[in-house]
Amino acid sequence: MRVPDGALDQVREEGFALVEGFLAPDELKLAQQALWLHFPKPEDYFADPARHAEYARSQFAGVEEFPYRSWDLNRLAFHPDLVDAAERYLGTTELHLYKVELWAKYAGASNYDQPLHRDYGSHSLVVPRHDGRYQQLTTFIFLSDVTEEDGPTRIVPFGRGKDVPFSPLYLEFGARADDEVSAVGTAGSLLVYRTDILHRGSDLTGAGHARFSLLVDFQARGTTWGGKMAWPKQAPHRWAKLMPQCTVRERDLFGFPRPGDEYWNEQTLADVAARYPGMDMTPYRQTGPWRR
Ligand SMILES: O=C(O)CCC(=O)C(=O)O
Repeated sequence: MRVPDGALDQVREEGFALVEGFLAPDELKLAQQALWLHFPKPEDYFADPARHAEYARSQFAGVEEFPYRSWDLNRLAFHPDLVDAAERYLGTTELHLYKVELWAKYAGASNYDQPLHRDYGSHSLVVPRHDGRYQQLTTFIFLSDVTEEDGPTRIVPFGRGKDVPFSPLYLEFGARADDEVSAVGTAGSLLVYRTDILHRGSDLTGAGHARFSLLVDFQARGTTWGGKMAWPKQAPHRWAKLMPQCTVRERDLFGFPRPGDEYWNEQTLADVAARYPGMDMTPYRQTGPWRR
């Protein structure tokens, strides 16, 4: 669904918003089925947690970086309504999709509690500006219900946390607990928050509970000091499958050279086509500036 203007206004004013029913039921169902290409189903995990000891290594052990084994998950990273919301929020169509992570958490595998922090610490070499320029938008697409027992993200609304200086990055455990709001919502919800907002992961307290979410973050293209991952480093065989499936605009979000870019010549057109069999190179043959 289209993210309502009111939700984006809430992000501007309070620093976060939760949009219920963001994914259509069929989109959610397909993405949930694709999760099991990457993670054990909760019933399998809890039948024998010792068999899945890798999830006990750290609270981040269940993070898998983009791209994934299924189009049904991959497409959510550039879901048209998500891109539209990022464009409207950041006030530009010149977007850079700078992070995608799929995160599975299983109750008891690890303690998922975190101290309050702001995401600029791992998304930027500098600090956010108070006037809101150069913002980054972080999002969680809930692929399972998130109740109080499923380790909801705990967020300190902007008005309650703005007096806390940007450094040090981490607050002491328990600090500002009375100011926290839990981001609870049903599967298919979208949580949006800014990288200058104090928040933290919390532990899963419900026995047998698991939480699955897709994290997708945007900034304006050209913010050279921001980012979190380098796309070329990720699983080349998965890109080989994904690239031909994407539109020019979807590739553009990852920083792929645009039609009309000086990068393209007869050699690169031929060799990129060989690297990504099945990719329609016609748009990249055009000369002159690219119009979306
Ligand atoms: O998983 C969550 O709810 C929040 C995680 C988080 O804030 C982080 O890892 O920086």
